[in-house]
Amino acid sequence: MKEEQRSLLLQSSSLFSPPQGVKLSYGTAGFRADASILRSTVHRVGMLAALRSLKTQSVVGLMITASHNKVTDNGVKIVDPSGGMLSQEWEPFADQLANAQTPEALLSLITEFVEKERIPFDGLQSAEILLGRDTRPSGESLLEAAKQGISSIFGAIALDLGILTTPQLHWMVRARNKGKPATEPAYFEQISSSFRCLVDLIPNEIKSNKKDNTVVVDGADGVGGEKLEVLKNMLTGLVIEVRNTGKGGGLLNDGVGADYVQKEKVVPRGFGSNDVGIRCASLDGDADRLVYFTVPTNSSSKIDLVDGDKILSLFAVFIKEQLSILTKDGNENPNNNSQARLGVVQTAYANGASTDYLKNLGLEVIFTPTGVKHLHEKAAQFDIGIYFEANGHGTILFSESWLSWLEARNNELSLASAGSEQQKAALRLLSVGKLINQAVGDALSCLLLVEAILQHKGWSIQKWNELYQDLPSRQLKVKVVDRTAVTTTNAETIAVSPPGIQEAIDAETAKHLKGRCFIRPSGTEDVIRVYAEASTQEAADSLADSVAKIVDRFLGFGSSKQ
Ligand code: NG1
Ligand code: ZN
Repeated sequence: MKEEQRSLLLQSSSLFSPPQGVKLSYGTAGFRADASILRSTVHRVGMLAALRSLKTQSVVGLMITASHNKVTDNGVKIVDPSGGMLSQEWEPFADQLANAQTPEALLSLITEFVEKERIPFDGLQSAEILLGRDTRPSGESLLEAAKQGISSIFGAIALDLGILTTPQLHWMVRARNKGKPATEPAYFEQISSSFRCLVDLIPNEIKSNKKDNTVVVDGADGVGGEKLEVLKNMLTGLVIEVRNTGKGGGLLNDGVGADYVQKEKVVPRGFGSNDVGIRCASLDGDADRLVYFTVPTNSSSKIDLVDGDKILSLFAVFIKEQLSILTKDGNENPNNNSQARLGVVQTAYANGASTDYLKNLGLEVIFTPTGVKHLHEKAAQFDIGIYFEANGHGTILFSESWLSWLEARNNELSLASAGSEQQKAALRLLSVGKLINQAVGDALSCLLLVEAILQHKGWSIQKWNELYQDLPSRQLKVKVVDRTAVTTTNAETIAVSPPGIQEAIDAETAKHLKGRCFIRPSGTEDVIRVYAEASTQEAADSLADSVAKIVDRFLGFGSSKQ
């Protein structure tokens, strides 16, 4: 490393002191903490992003957000050149960087890493980092810290894209590396025009009796509401009313948003008895999660939740239906050459009724540990892979090779049988591939796909919700002395340690009809999570309660269950 580069790194990092007595970890969603202690971390992640760009010789992204967390928190994460999450191999280095106590320690870590990874670091190569942030007040000064970190690496430049949803930044990084326009207008144009195509392809008999074309969206007082206000004006055939846009003085994620609605199962701020029966949706603070809900009666604040599992099921039904139209030849026989491998990926938190439903549809269902990067990786192994977490984060991935096949098939059909049912199915699937964000789960694009499918099928939200009935479930958190004492296997459904705990959980679960229960250490909070399902709410509650007591007995302080 050149002397000028060494002194620039030392000088720049001496302006940012790391927090004392706090150990930060990159985790599944990047670094997250109270915004007041994050300046040094974000500065260092700026350096890390520049190194990642040098190593990959591609554009990377840096997003400043703490998603559904409270407004005083913030966070930072890197978007890899593919548009996905930072490669897991770099996470330990991210942790070391963030926790280095002095500029000298930081410099020696970077020097060592640059050599080990053979990163071109001679000042001759250029690096480019796209920057985005959500609407948090702390975002602006943290963004400045990121810029300073980036500019302490020779050859690295930052491009500030301003306030964006997390999925928009992922989309733009992916587009940029494919040589496509990577601007917000390009993003809006792609998702609105593919939505229009899907609406144009709705069968006439359904189009003629359409009625229910309004959806009311809770924007969590964050960036998603603001962006949806722009997007909604580009759509035809759908009316979107946005509440909690962040403009009315409401506090981000405070009694609003997808996380609140999914966990509390009550109406968010700004919704109430006037909304009985209406189709409503909630985004989270950075618009990568989406759930739907209805207010069933005006006498209580309870909602009927339509969660990520049901969004997944709706998408699966539609894709499967279009595939089966596409693969039938004129004699209605399936044409095996064009069979796509369609798969679904869930975590153990998916409601058991959704898994049964998907399996009964004849779909291959795979389970991974919690965390979007695991789901995404598995879904990418199919021709068409659909993944969702129950909390509303998910998307549909199409393989490049299957999309090329589909393009070619569509061209053939447009010559041989333009306007046929088969060709319409091909066009619909191509439009889904353009509408849905291939980089990461995206609440805005998922919202438009849900709306297009409901219109296509002529379904109300109530009809959609009746696809299957959720099994009663309960989630609890237990504070323990050391949550790392619990290790798991089999997509987190079996606890391997401490010894004997799984047997105790099994014995409890066996007492309940349709009982299912597992425990795992949270990746984002210092707790053990307990999840239980059973045939009645009382049984699910009692199973979760007994297992929480088991956790407390094996690992706890005595009686500290929350
Ligand atoms: P942890 O705290 O590891 O359970 C939570 C969510 C994940 C994911 C991450 C990242 C649940 C049960 N867990 O992880 O699905 O969204 O946060 O934000 O919802
Ligand atoms: Zn989020």
